[in-house]
Amino acid sequence: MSRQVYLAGKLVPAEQATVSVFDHGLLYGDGVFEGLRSYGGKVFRLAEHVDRLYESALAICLKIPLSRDEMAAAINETVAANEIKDGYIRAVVTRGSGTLGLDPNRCSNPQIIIIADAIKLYPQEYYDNGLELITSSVIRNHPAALSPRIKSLNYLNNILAKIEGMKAGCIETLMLNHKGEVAECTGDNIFLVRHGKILTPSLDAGILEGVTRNAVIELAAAAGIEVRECAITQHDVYIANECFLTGTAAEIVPVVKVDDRVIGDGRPGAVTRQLTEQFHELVRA
Ligand code: PXG
Repeated sequence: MSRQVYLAGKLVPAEQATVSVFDHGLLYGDGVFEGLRSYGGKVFRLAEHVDRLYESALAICLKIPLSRDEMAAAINETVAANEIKDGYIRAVVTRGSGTLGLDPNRCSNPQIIIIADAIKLYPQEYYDNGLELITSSVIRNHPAALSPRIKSLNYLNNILAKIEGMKAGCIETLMLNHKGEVAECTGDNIFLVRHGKILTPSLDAGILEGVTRNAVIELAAAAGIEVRECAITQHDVYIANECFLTGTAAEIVPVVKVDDRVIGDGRPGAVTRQLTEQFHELVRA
C-alpha cells in the first residue's frame, strides 16, 4: 500500500503530494506545524496538539480553513489510512501559494498537510545510559522577535544550535534565552531534579509549551513530587541531582553530562526513571 498524505482536503498518494514553489511556507517559513505521536493507533493528546496549532496560527494571523474538530478528524483519518499503530504525525499549515513578495495577503489559501510515518526514536542506549549536552552559543529567539511559544516553520534558530551540538558529538543541545537563563533544547524541554523537587523553566523564559512537558508536570504532581516552574541558570543545571528532556519524539530521555560536567552520579536518576515508567503507562492507557 502506498503512503497516503493529507493535502488540500483529501488523502493522496505520497508521490502526488506536492506543493507550489510559490508557497510562503517554503519561501519564508511562513506557517506553523505540530509533531504528534500515535500509540496503538490512537493519537496522544490530540486535542492539546490541535489547540497549540491553532494558537500558533492565531499568533501569526493565519486563519486555518478547518475547525479544530475537522483538523483532529483529518489527523485521525490520515493515521488510519496509513494503518499506523505506533507512529509519528506531522501536521503543517502554510500561508499558501502567493507572490515573491513578503505580503501574506497575496497568498490565496492556507495549505494543510498531514503526514503519518513510522517513528524514528533515539537509540535505546540514550534511554539506558543518558545523553550528553553542550550549551549552544546560539541563544533562543527573543520572544519579542519571534516567540518560541509559536511552533512556526522557522526552525533555523534551533537548527543553528543543533549544528553546533552535532559538531561536538551531541544529539541535543541546550539553549539559553536572551537573559542568559536556561530555556530549552532544540526540540525538547528540559527538567532538573534537586533535593527531590523538580525544576523546569517557566513559559516566560521563552520556550515552547511542550505537550510532553505538561504531561510530565501532571504526572509529577499526581505522584506528590513538587514541581517549580522558575528561572534556571546553567549553574543550576551543573549542580542538579538529575536532568532529563521531554518531547513528543523523545518522550523522556535522561541527561547525564552537560558542558563536560557530570550530572548527579552520571547515571539516569530515580525520579527520571519513575516518571518515565509513569509516562509509559499513560501513553499506553
Ligand atoms: N521545544 C521545542 C523547541 C520543540 O520543537 C518541544 C520543546 C517539545 O514539545 P512537545 O509538545 O513535543 O512535548 C519541541 C517539539 C523533531 C521534532 O523532528 C521535534 C519536536 C517536534 C516535532 C519534531 O526533532 N519538538
